[in-house]
Amino acid sequence: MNKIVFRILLPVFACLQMASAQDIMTNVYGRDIRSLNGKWSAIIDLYNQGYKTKFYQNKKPQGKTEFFEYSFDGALQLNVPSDWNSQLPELKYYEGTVWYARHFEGKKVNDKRQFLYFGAVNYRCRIFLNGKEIGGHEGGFTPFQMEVTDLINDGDNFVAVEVSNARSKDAIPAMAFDWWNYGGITRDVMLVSVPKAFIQDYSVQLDKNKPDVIHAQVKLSDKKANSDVWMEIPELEIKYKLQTNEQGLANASFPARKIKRWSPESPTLYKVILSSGDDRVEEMIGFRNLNVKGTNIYLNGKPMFMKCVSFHEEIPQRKGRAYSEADAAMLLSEAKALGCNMIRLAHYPQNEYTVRLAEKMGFILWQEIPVWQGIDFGDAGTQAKAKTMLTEMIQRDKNRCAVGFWGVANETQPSKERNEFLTSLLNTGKQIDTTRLYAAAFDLVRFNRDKKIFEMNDTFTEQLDVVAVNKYQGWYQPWPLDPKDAKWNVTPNKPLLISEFGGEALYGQSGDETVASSWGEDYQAKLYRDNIVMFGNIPNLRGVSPWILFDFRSPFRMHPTNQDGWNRKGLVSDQGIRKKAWYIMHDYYSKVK
Ligand code: GCB
Repeated sequence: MNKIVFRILLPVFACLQMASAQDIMTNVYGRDIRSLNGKWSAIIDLYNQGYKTKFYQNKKPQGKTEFFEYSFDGALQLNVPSDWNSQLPELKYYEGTVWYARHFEGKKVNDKRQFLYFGAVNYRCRIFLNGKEIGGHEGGFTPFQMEVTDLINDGDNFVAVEVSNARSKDAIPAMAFDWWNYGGITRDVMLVSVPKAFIQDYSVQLDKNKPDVIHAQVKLSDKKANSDVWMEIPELEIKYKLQTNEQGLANASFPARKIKRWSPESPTLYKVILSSGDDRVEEMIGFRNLNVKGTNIYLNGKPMFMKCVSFHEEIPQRKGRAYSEADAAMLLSEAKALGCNMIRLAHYPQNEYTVRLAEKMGFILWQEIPVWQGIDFGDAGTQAKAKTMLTEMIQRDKNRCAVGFWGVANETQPSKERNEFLTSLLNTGKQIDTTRLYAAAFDLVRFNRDKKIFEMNDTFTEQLDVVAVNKYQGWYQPWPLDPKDAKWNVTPNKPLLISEFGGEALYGQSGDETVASSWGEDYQAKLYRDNIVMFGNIPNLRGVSPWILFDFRSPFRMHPTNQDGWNRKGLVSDQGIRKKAWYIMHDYYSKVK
């Protein structure tokens, strides 16, 4: 550690700016945290009586005449984190309100601030501490926090959470979507302690194009000028002092000549330590360049073909949400075995265990918000929610070099309202992060019978770095010609990804490979072979992503024997067994460049 520089050396580049919409602290897992996971008491509140009745006050009868028609003592016990649907047969299809509550020991600490942090609650919630409402959140897949410094008791504390997963027209996702609407406190709950003045937010990353310039930006909670912030990367012998401006922000750009860049083949991460006053926070961060030129995607200056796959945040064998490090390992190991270098996390931000482990294992990530079909684009409230979700997703994961793509929408139809909604969403994203590639998935590629070519007409694609297409050729649309003659002319001047393709097969079922309704592995396998032939005819194709790695549960899928509430497009069955198409994809990924 021989390099100590007291002044900012290079001009500061406009890179990540800190979002102010929700002040989520960066890298919560790197702080002083106490888990509040475990068994929580629960009350199923079908008629939404709990808020009116003030369940959160947890009152006990006083005197001889008082009684209450609820109690958390002796109530149903639910695991946190987890969804409620998989914990009790009666809750399998439940969409409504459930109250969660628990006690915990607290301590007032004079020189600390304390926050209650939720990794995710699906979909809406109100939070109460010691009988008082302290906040709420909408959006089932992003974190939020509430300061409780002045509310916490020495000794016993009682936290209650009213959760609802009722669908609504103005929500994101809205009324119908092709995955299970798991309700509950689905990710970690923690009590976080930080010093009075703490490092609220930071981003540390390599320049988008230059291989040896790191940009750092740090925000201190107390918004004071001239505070010192130290940034160290011991392995690179880097130690810099930054200084805050009047907003408590400090910026620096500095050379990092010895850096080994992160890549799927060599996912190098460095320990980065930030300290200021009494606060110190560290985490493993990787550095890489990712950009687009013409129709190519470049990682560290080399063109790359994205061998991608998607999965939902679900463990099929458990028929429930994935929420732990072990769950992440299961999902990601299967993607690794397939030969992937990228994951599209479908269709919402997934938990941090998955994101962080994916980075360690060398996967590029596409993360998106659940702007799926059926969004009310004309509604200002819905637009505001989309912006908040995008902001919260970027805020949480902006230091993950694995995240290469922010997805803003899936399968939307062109309209004035849609265009305005997505344009304004993109602008929100770019105000926070201009370093990732912005993408969206479209499903309007059609075969032009006169020209004998696949085309798409959607002007919004011009605003994106990378265009992605979900194309179920051979499943929802029969082949109009031999796959080897299927030519494409879709956004010819941009990189194109096939972000979804595939078809359904029930594991173990054989049948005529030309009959879709056989729901057989042979039909699915042929569909994969045919699509792979077509991929060879797409000049600007820079990656493909089969839909999907595992069979997943979905109320859309009602065929009694072949589906039974499961979308069967998995390359791997609900029991974790690889189907024939898995081997075809594996072979393709071992050869394609
Ligand atoms: C799509 C959607 C995805 C569905 C899939 C299907 O285009 O993006 O969420 O699950 O099709 O299986 O139909």
